[in-house]
Amino acid sequence: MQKEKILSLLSEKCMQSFGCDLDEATKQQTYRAVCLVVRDLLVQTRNDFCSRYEKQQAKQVYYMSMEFLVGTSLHNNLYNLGLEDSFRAALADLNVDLDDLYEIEPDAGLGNGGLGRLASCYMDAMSSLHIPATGFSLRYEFGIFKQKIIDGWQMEFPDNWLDMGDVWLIPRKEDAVEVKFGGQVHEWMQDGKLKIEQYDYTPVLAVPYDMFISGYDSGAVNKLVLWSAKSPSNMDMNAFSRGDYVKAIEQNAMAEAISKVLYPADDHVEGKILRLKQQYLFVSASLQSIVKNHLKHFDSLDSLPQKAAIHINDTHPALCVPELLRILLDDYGYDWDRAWDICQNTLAYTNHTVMSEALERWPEYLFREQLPRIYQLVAEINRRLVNQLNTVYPGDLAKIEYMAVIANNEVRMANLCLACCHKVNGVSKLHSDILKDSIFHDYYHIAPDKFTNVTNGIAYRRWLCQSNPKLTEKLREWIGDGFLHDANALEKLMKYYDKANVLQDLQKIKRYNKEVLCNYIARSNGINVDPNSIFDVQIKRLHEYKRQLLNVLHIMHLYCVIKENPNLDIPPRTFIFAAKASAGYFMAKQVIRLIDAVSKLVNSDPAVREKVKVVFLEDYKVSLAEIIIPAADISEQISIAGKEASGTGNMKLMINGAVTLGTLDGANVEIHEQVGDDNIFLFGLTAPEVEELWKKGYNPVEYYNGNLELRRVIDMLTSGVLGSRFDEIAKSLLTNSYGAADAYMTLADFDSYVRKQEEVGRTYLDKRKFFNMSLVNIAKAGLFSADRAVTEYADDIWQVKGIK
Ligand code: AZC
Repeated sequence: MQKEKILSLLSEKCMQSFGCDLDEATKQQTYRAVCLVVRDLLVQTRNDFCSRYEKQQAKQVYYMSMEFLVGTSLHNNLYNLGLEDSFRAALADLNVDLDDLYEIEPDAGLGNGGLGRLASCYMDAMSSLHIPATGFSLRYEFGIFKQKIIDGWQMEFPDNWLDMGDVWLIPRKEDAVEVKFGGQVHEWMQDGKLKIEQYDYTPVLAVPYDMFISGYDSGAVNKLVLWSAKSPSNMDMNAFSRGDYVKAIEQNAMAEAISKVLYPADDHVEGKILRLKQQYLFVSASLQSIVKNHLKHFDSLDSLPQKAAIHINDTHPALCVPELLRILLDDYGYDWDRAWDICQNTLAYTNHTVMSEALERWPEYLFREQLPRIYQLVAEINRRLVNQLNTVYPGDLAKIEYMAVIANNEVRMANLCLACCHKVNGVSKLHSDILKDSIFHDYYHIAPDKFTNVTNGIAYRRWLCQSNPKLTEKLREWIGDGFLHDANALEKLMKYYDKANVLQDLQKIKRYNKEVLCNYIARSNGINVDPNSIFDVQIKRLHEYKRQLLNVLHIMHLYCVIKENPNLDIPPRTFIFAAKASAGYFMAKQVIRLIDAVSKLVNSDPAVREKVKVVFLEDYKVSLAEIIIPAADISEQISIAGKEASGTGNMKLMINGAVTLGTLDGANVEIHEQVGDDNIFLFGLTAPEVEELWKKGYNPVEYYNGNLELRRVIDMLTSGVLGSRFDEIAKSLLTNSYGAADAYMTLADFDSYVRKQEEVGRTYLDKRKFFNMSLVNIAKAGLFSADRAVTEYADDIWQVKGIK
């Protein structure tokens, strides 16, 4: 597009929206005008795309997820449309730097971490692959909280993203649907048919907002539909006229509370009524709209499984099972068997974690009270399931109870999905095997064909091409443009494996990206970091199983070693952390406090700080990850084996040339398969060894007593040298007052980790060797593209195809 054309579109937008000339617009107004112009372009492409797939009566994907961690959109959209350079040039005429506009955009943080970001990567990939898809979620008024560290303690602040982020959302008030909560169910016979009605319920309106999702160099634009809760009547006028003003607005506020805020917990659930309401609101509204859309194009719901693949992203949208059943039975008069058959063939489910605290279960009474009709259906699903299980596992009451949807006065959402969906998948080979062999083994036994694996993938055009332009430019020079469409083409880089000038260029690019990050760190933390040091990065949610603690204990060990031997010859290191802890997760907050204390100790000690620096970056989010990842040398993926379902940060870091230091957990196993023993730093127990050790009886105190280095750092936790004491952490490692002692085997893996870290240091001294490794990681990262993952879902689970 010509820049004159862009300028004229911008002027028009500016005048329409703000009543001012473009050259008088504030930066915020210019930003909005740019977004609105881009949005118009997306609308045009979308209309075209819709008419094509409607004409072909193509099957669509409906991706149901409580979370989409979108991040920012302007850069991604301009990049995908191939318009970044022309917009940059047009704005330069106005003395506006496009990068400054990028910085204005708040992240749409409608997710916690891996699961939500994966959903966004898959939306991007589906658009790039021309697969017709709609994502459904909630339009949270407040996304994931903003994090500040005050005196070492994490504080949470509201994330008012809609202030500027609303520019991407198009409200469709006319398409609002009603969702019913509470009340009673009335059943009666009419003309020989059972009729069912819910009455005395509380209605809540779900209003859809559309956000368009572009694909790379693609004629496809999909959309994310975000539901916002509203009270159907603005005020209860009866209460109002009685003078009860507060009561009058209460109903309003209660309804609107449903989409107010994202629950900030990752791999952990809170059994709160509000959360159940959130789930039902978005599930019911989405299914009503899917069914309505289907009936616009086809005459009955018989063909739903042929035209719609509805995907349940973790159990949060598991209510899809009874809600779709309800619609078919109560609203469209299907009989049970036929309705169940449609549900089975339409729905599929992905599991994202084996952590037991993340398995969703609802108290039966609460579920029944809030969703009386849905409860009846779940009870009937359970009755039929238990009958069937009695024939498969006769008399095995314990097994049947384990597999039941309702047991012990709880409704279990994973079992609901397992009982119904035609496919169930884990997110890495190891994780899918664990599902089959252990947590879902009994279901696997009765329906082995249901189970499959789709290893996660990332939208690498965001994580490599957009966030690491220097590397992308060089890659194009070396291996051509093929990788922009097909990530497997990155493998061509292997021919430069030992080419000195390529390795030097890789080193220069890394160095440049590190300088960019150094500037950020200087601004945000006031710490001067040496860009020649190894950037050793652990960025992810803070969780005990991810073992940020193991990383800190190693830093404390290094501190002791350097204090003992100030002339120690090791390459300087900068340890970089970024992590949010769930607001109520005490231990996770203690670990942040520890990182903060260790960073103060290390960074202020003249004998140590030339060799080691520790930086904790506040408020980890997509846009911050985009700055850190291109600058990383070492990617810390150090969870206890068997607990990290896949990880996706590991893939983002790898494709940017960081070398993984990790356990054989999640997708690290497949990263290892790709790069081979020589291009990864592996340590620690394997998943079977962890199991074995638990069986044998794990006693962390033996490790503490048997390893002086370990003992020294554990003792530091309680000695006060860190400025304050970390008794709870020490206790959690050595005694079982907080559940099992050292439940994540940090002590068992400590020695192996420390030795591997020494090897990392030695290897880095040989720059050529290190950048050989880095090159191989980039070259072999193609497998982890979301295009590959989505293609597997499309072929094996959804049976959908891209549109020509
Ligand atoms: C995460 C997993 O912990 C992570 O390993 C995986 O890469 C990611 O999903 C995407 O599959 N799981 C969650 O975030 N789970 C929940 C329930 O929040």
